[in-house]
Amino acid sequence: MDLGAITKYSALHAKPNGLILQYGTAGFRTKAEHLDHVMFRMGLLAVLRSKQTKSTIGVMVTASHNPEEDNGVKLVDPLGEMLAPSWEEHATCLANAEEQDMQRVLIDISEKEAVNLQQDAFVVIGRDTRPSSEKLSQSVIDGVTVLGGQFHDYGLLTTPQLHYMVYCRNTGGRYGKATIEGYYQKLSKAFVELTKQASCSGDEYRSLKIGESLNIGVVQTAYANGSSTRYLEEVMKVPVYCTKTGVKHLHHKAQEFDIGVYFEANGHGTALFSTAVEMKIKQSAEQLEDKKRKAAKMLENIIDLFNQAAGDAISDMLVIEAILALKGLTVQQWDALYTDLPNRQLKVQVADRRVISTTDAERQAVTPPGLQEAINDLVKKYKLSRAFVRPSGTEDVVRVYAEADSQESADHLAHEVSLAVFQLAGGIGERPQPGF
Ligand code: 16G
Repeated sequence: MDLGAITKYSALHAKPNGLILQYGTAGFRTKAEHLDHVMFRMGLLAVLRSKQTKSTIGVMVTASHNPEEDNGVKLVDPLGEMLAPSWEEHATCLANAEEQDMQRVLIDISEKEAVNLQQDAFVVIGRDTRPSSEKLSQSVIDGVTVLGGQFHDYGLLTTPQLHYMVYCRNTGGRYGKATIEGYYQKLSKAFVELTKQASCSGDEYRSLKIGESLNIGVVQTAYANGSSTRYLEEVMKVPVYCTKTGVKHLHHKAQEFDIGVYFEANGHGTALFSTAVEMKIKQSAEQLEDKKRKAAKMLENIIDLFNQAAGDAISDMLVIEAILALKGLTVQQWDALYTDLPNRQLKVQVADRRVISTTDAERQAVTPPGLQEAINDLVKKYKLSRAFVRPSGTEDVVRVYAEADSQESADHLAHEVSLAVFQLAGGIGERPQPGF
């Protein structure tokens, strides 16, 4: 490690004194103007992670759905997964180290993780369209190069595309080509193949009689509409599990099944197929008699169409489109399968959102005292109702969710719960007002 060069460059990406940030649900996120030092340091950390895993690591500069003036950064692990939890802690320590302690933290991480500093490192970088992203990704590059890492800057990419690139590069191109064309080719080829099979009836696909029965699970979060959960359990007869908000929690749970389908109400989700199932399907596609072979081929294309590296809205949309074509359903017919319960989401400003802690996959508030009891009493006033609150992992707010049998009831319940949060959890600014 060239400590002299690190000190020199670090001074060019100086940390504002006293600023404390946390590697949260989706990496670091805050106002873009506070992130220069974090970007530089995440470049350094990506190199250490790359050396340790002897693999390509991804760095994505984005704050996703946050306001434009925010930005953020997250690291992508070798198989396109989210960064391992122990490295999230290293990321937090490194980002928060004051200038004079930064080198020591860097050395501590290398020692703790037995990083061979002689090993080569390769980092791929992507960014979103925010005006601040280009400069911030340059700071990541500074961090990578000062530690002697090689890099490829993909420029503008969606986050799932960067996950795809990392996965491709670390699987020797077997999964696909690590280029933007490669990504589109992979999805479009699987889509075209799949829709060509529209002659094969949905029943063959449904039976999944490829070998013994598969262990299928659906994973949702507390935000999933109550009607969707009921439909899955009572009509589709599949087991449904609830995890904390954030792709990494759902992804982790979905990995427990032969086929794990996970989805968040805000659009993140995918279906994961275990390696054993994928192999079985591929073998069946070669061997079985005609009808079953067709069904296996179809499943093989569905697996290819889902971006296995991460939840990907583009690939999910194509899968839906293809399955609707195969089943001969219109979007309207699909939408009419069940009706969502009316619901409302609100935000409440509080002095410190960490005063709210939760349990039971964020469906129950543990602190502050009295808040859960207040929510329980409010929920009792409405039919088919449910409400919960949780501190956001990406914005400085508390989120409130309510659903009930009518929109008016859902709106009232959400408002009343907001008032309870405001009173019991240290609300600041104007009291929440009714009406939306
Ligand atoms: C991030 C997460 C998403 C989660 C959302 C919750 C990833 C890739 N994305 O966008 O899964 O639903 O944050 O935001 O992890 P919140 O904590 O502000 O409600």
